[in-house]
Amino acid sequence: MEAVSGKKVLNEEADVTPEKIEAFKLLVKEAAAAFSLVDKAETIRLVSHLDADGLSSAAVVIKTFLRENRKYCLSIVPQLTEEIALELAAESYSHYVFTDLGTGQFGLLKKHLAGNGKKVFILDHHHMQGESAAEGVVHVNPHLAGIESSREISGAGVSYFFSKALSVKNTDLAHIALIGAIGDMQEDNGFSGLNKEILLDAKAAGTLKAITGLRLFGVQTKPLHKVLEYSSEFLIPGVTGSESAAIQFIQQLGISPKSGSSWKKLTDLNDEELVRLATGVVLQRIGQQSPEAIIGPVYILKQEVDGSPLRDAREFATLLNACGRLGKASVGIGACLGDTKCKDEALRTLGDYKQQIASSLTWYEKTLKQNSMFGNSQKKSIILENGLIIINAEDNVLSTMIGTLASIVAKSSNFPPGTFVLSLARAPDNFTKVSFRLAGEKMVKADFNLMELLTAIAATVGGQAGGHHEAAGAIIKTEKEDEFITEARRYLAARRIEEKVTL
Ligand SMILES: [Mn+2]
Repeated sequence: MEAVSGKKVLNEEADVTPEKIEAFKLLVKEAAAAFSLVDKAETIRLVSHLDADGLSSAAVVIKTFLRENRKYCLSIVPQLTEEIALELAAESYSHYVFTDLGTGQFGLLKKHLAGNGKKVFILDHHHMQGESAAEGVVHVNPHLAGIESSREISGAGVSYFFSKALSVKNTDLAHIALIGAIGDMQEDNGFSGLNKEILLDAKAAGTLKAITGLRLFGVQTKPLHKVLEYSSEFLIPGVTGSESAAIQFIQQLGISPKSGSSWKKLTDLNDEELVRLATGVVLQRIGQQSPEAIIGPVYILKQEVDGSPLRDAREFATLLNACGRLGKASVGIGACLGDTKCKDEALRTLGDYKQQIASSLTWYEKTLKQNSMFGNSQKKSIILENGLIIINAEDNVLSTMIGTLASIVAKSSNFPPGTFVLSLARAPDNFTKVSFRLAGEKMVKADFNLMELLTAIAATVGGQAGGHHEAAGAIIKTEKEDEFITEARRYLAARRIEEKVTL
């Protein structure tokens, strides 16, 4: 493994020193102490992000509040814009808690909330942009302790440490923090940094166990051959993409794909068959980059019933994403907190979400095909040029789904590693949501800081960006779309040349 690990990744790992962890925990402890002083008669205004990490963060904090007999009022937002900050400021609450957001909007919260005598708590892990300290704001973020946050800890993780500092009883919420981390793609063949400590807590609390298995999607619910057929993240040459090949492959390994009249699931295999399958899959992947990467830790949520898709923490994270993106945030939070009705509805929402992904992809593929038929004079929804693809879906893709589409396109291996994937879709109130991804493996991604790039481009049209090195988003005025696209083409073309020179 060492041979292929990039320099930047190694440095990042070495960066998490015991001193930094100590410094982070001190921040958490001080925040919890300050929060404990808040009168229990106060209703706490809670605001969180709508992705899986944001919903997990909210679930952890809500459970903590309930245990403390605190009242709360929750809002889930796709972005924390100035308009929302102003609305919040106009409300009569005096105490605000922001989870999985707030750091990137520190200036807004300082100006509109703290500036008006309100008390603000920020539990976030996003990158800092400018100011990070002010009167009336309690700010917890691993970056304040010098800890990088793209792999080490999520927003739900920060919320969890806060919650644990309030009461050790809350260690039974550790698994929720890990679902958030998985949602933010922080799990990569195991957890690292502070996430590792949360994993230990979850194991000790008995809410989660890690087993070694095939890291494939749907292993708890889909028939085995379907799981292999749909394995696109880890390509199985000759098997991925073909149902009949997948069935044949299983038979060749001496495993019967059916038991009686029904298709077998992975969970139906005995230990010996599981080993044979894992070995067979790895052998089939020889020639791929790290063929064994398909085997690794799988995280099982022990409180979920056997055979439920929710038993696999990765599926749970997808389910939360589905709920957040389709306007069912509270259902997702309820599912995190164990409500069975919410779980049922969340599962139905997951089905709708998969349909939305499919229809977004259908639009994308159709438009891509049409694109090649038109001349250059035509205004194109998809612009393809050297090292860059720009998808302007307008109203054809939900603004809450555009990041998912960009991620799928970036992962699709249709474009060379290092290709920028920039996508836009219309959001309510004449705003346009932008998502920014990079095609290729993690190593390529370490060379670019997408959040910095997007911040620079969005600023030229008065937009605001946020996110992480590997995935960033922005919000711009819809009337500025063309200007933004022109600026992005100019800026990223220059950037690519710069990178080539330094290579
Ligand atoms: Mn997050």
